[in-house]
Amino acid sequence: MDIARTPSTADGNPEMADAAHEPHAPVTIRRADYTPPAWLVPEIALHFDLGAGATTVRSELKVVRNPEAERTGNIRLNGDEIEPKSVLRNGAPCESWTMDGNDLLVSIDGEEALISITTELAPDTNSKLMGLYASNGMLCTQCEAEGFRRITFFPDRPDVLSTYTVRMEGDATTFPVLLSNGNKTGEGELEGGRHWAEWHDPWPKPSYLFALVAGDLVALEDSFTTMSGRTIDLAIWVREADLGRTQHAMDSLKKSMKWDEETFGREYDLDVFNIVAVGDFNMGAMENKGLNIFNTKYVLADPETATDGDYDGVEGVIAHEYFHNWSGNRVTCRDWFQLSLKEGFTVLRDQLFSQDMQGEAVKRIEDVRVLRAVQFPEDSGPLAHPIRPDSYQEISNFYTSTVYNKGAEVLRMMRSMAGEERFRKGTDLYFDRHDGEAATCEDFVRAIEEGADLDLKQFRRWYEQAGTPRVSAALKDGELRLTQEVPATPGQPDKQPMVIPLRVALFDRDTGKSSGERLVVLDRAEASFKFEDAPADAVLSINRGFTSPISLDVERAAGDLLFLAANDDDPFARYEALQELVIEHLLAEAGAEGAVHNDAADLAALGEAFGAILDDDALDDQMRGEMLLLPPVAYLCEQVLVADPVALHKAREGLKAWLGGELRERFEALHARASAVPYSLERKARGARKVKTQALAYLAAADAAAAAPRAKAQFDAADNMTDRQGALMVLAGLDRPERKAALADFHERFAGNDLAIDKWFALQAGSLHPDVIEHVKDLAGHADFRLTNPNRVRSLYMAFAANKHGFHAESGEGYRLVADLILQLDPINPQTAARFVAPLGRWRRMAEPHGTMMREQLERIAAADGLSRDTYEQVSRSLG
Ligand code: 0A1
Ligand code: ZN
Repeated sequence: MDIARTPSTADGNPEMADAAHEPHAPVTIRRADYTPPAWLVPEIALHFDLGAGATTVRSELKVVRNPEAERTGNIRLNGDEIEPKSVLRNGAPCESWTMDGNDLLVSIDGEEALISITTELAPDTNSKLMGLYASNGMLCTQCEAEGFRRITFFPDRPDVLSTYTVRMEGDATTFPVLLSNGNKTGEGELEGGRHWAEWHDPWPKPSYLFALVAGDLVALEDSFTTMSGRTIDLAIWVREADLGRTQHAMDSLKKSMKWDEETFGREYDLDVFNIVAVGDFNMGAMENKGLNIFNTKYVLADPETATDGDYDGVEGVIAHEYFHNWSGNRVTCRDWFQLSLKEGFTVLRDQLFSQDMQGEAVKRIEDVRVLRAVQFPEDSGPLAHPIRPDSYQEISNFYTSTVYNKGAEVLRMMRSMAGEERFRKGTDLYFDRHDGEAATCEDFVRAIEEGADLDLKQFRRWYEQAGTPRVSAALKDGELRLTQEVPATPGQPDKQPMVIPLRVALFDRDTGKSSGERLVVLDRAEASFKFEDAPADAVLSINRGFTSPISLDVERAAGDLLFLAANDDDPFARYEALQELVIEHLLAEAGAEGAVHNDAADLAALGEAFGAILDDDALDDQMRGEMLLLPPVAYLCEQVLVADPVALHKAREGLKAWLGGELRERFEALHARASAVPYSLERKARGARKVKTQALAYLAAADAAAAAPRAKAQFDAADNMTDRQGALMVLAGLDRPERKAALADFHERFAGNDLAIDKWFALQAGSLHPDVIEHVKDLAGHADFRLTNPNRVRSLYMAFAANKHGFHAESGEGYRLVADLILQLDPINPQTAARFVAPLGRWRRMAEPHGTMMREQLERIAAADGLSRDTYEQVSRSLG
């Protein structure tokens, strides 16, 4: 991968519009430069002669001039690491083609032409996992965002929609199963033990949704009858050994299909829906039309090898990819700046689905926790960007928590303002109006505006401005005074006020009751809202349900948070109040600037509040588990301008230890009660497993020697992965003899099961053990470690980068380890390598000596020769 691509001349494709002129400068692509494609490709036929070592691809493109674009005599066909072996135009050899950088330019005289191109690929050396590649003996593709150009030359942009016919042939023993998008239209035997299959997808789609799979796979099959009575054949394709772990994915798929009909009125539109699980995959999964390709992590689940969290992950990702069939495929994106159009909307849809499946409150808390731990830091750091970015160098770097999760929050705010019913009218209008089109975020907003009858003029700023707004609130004599400030972010020094909806309730301090909830909308820098029926000396509950993705500063009387933690009838707000108390305490403990201990956040009060959570019979264990979780260090760091991650980590562990000691008997009783609940996937049993390991973690923080045998007993008695992993997580952090035995047992028990071995790596890399750095170094040399497998790399190094106590070690060794990984991985898999830059990119917000040591590692990476465009962009933005 090189960043020294020869710049190309502009032909209307935004990718070419801003070609830099120095030979080594990467090209910046700008949203403002969009122009429609000069040529369209209504039909494409692809012929694959498949082999892992060598695959030949012959494409036939029917191209027609786009009447809505400027006339050009050349069609630009993007390529990446491929060469044209032959080029035919209207059936005859074409001499007049040229290369412009990686792109192929073919001249066309008339209004249309048939262009045939042959390319040759080597799937088994494709370590980038983009385009056609080999994984465990099978062949598969990944084309989003720009992988199709690694297969054949094509206008590889999402606003060129084509119908695809795909013929594959190959060895019948190596590749007994041949799949592509749409419906199978033919198959047959060939000489020499070979066979072929042909697939046709009647729905026009952009190239990023193309997919092909060839391999020795078996399927769990089922069917679904749609609301209009059509029968859809469903299949989940895996390696034979994994077949027994596919039922949960199938159940999740059927639930998703039903839910999308009932909730958004969306019916499936092909006769078959195939899912394939692959072990080597850069992301979670991919929504290719009718042929979703998944990371095995989001398909395979059984009680022995998957945790409750893994079960939820499978359900959520299966839903997400399925929902893309409408929000992404039937209505796709005009260009990659519109990515949040499909991703923000689809994340909102999968979150609402999971809320319906698992319970609203707990799911909402989990989603907010992720947003705050991942997106908030992104939004306040060097990589901050609006949910609809204005420019990029490498689009893979913009598959971010901002585009996905904040994108979903922005839509959720529209839904809160419109109400469910009117929001549905808006989405109905959007689907009707733009079906079959490549649309923009603006199209979506306009459809909601009209369909839901909502004025979103100023609300559009959420698409334009990056940064998490900070809202201050004070309640006095029934008047709520609000102010907002949107922080400066890279390239956006000055901000305009946002539209911020907030669900608010006022509580009577004496009765503990509220007089009901009201939605206030803050759309200026400052505003006041009068509550006529406010009780005297009321307690304010604000941003209930996390109505808006903001940070809040509330002027409170002593005791308000304790009151809300005990009385608020909005479960999110109740959770939030306790978190706030803990945050105040931890910031003061860590000596953070401006933080002071207040009485309510002192230890005794916290002990009582946590004790009340443990004792509250009205709370179910799922919610109890949420309330017991201390805020992650990543979010604590967000509370201050310059954070000392080590001090915050120590304060957090200190509080855990203190609570574990103070409430020891109650945690022991909780552990015993929960251990008696037999395994099932019912909510109650899952809740019991959640609090069981939490109790263990508190007890271990307080007294490692006493907790180690208890943890080992949980590990040995476990009949499911949730309990086993939970116990091992605790043991991995203890310098006790039980640790080694449990780790060895786990490794032996799950030898050959890649997903379980990933856990084994991650638990050690994420552990609280004092020697974690040495452990990570040893694990990098372990026989099971492979740099070519993204799951394995993430399990070791992402877990480590998130481990504040290892990553931020005073020696700087943690930073060096991650920088070494980036340099080693970049030539192999740049997309995955670039994802490790963000943790180092936080350097400006970290106290010394951490900040300097982190920056030095970024500078070391920047100085390396031949960096990929992916890593180069992230490192230069982080230093910039
Ligand atoms: N559209 C997918 C995410 C995805 C993006 C890029 C990929 O390339 C490696 C793979 C998947 C989704 O949102 O699920
Ligand atoms: Zn998606």
